[in-house]
Amino acid sequence: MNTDDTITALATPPGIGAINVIRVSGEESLRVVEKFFRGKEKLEKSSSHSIHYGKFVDENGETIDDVLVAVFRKPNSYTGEDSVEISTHGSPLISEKIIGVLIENGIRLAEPGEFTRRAFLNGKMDLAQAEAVADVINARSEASLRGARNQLDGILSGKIEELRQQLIDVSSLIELELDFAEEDLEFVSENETIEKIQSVVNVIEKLLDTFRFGRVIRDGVNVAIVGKPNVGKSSLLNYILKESRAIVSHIPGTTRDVIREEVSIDGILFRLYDTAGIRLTENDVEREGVLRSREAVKNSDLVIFLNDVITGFSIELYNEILQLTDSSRVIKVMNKIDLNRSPDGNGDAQISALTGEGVEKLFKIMKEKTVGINIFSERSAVVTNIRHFVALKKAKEYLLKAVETVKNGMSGEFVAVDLRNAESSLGEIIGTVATDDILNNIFDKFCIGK
Ligand SMILES: Nc1nc2c(ncn2[C@@H]2O[C@H](COP(=O)(O)OP(=O)(O)OP(=O)(O)O)[C@@H](O)[C@H]2O)c(=O)[nH]1
Ligand SMILES: [Mg+2]
Repeated sequence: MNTDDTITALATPPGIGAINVIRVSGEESLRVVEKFFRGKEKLEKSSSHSIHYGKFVDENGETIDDVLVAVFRKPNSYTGEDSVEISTHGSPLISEKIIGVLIENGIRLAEPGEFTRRAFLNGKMDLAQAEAVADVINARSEASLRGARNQLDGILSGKIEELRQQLIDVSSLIELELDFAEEDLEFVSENETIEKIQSVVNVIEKLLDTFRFGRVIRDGVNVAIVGKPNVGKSSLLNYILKESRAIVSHIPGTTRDVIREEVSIDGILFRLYDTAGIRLTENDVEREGVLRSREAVKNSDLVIFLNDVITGFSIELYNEILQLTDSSRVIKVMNKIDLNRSPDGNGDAQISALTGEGVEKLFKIMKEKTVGINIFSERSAVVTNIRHFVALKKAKEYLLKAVETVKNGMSGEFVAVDLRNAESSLGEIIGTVATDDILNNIFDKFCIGK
């Protein structure tokens, strides 16, 4: 992909709106836009971050629209290049015409994510921050937005850079020693080396641990509501959604298909799956439903195991669920407490899907089970991206290998290689090491104009 030509794209969503914004970035931006802009000031003479009102005309000098042109001069722009943003009336016809004129004059239509890719290539942001741009745009809950903001602000990048520096420091000592091999000088003891590497490993492990909730911050938490027929699973779904989404009836076996709905609770996106009550059945359709309930348990981050006070806590079904998922993911809930039967203690929460009693407590448990208690208030580094998770794991493996190498008394050269590999795995996260493949993978998922 060419990176020194000038690109353009519509930056606002396609369709009709109040305003559309067309972005132009690259050497030729000002010169080409100037040709078709009729305003008071000359764009090419104007200072960075200035806004100009005028008309945008076509090749024949006919007005396409009244526009506002914002001028950004390199390096003080999003991409780090000379850039122009043209605001027009929000008609797709107008933006198409203007982009058409620009393209006729040697400007190229941008690929998805190309503006941000250039921002990365020009050092305006590192790779983790560039990825955070997409996360900010795609954030669907308060928590995912906060996580993405955090990453865009460079919290994760800072941490990674710190670790890289520590590794570089250890490597340079080892390499220095290699240079003086004949003199048999020791700049750093084996124990010290191991200690330093181990302290990096410890931080990496902490970061890896954050991925569990980091992922759900970004993508949402999958919650399966499962239990025997008629315990009130669909009633609970409806209560949480505040609408009558799933059919509720006194007949056991009402729900057959898995019903999926999203709800934001305290800023966290939960994806709820109401399932068919699990029991042995002769009915083919219901049996398929029960199979799907079991699948839902397997694929969920959390399971609300629902029972009711009429039939009591089902130990057999609980044991069956534990075959499918880890007990730490299961919340045992007793429903229909409004019926005032004696509670049987077997549960993390007692609720009534009819009156809503106890549901707040259930929400609290759902939150704690997924994200811990205070995570969102902290400005700490959180890994939300699988690519970062994989790179961190790789780095950790190289470091553990380095420790072994030191312990086995092998030559510093081998240790240096492991350390360099670890360091470049960390570098992948922030893009100090970035192949075209990595970049394509990341930016292809962006929208055009970003
Ligand atoms: N008193 C009382 N009745 C409830 C409560 N929750 C559900 N019910 C009733 O229990 C019956 C079954 O409710 P559903 O929500 O359909 O139960 P389900 O678990 O989805 O049942 P299946 O889809 O058949 O597995 C209905 O008659 C509900 O009105 C509750 O908290 N209190
Ligand atoms: Mg149901």
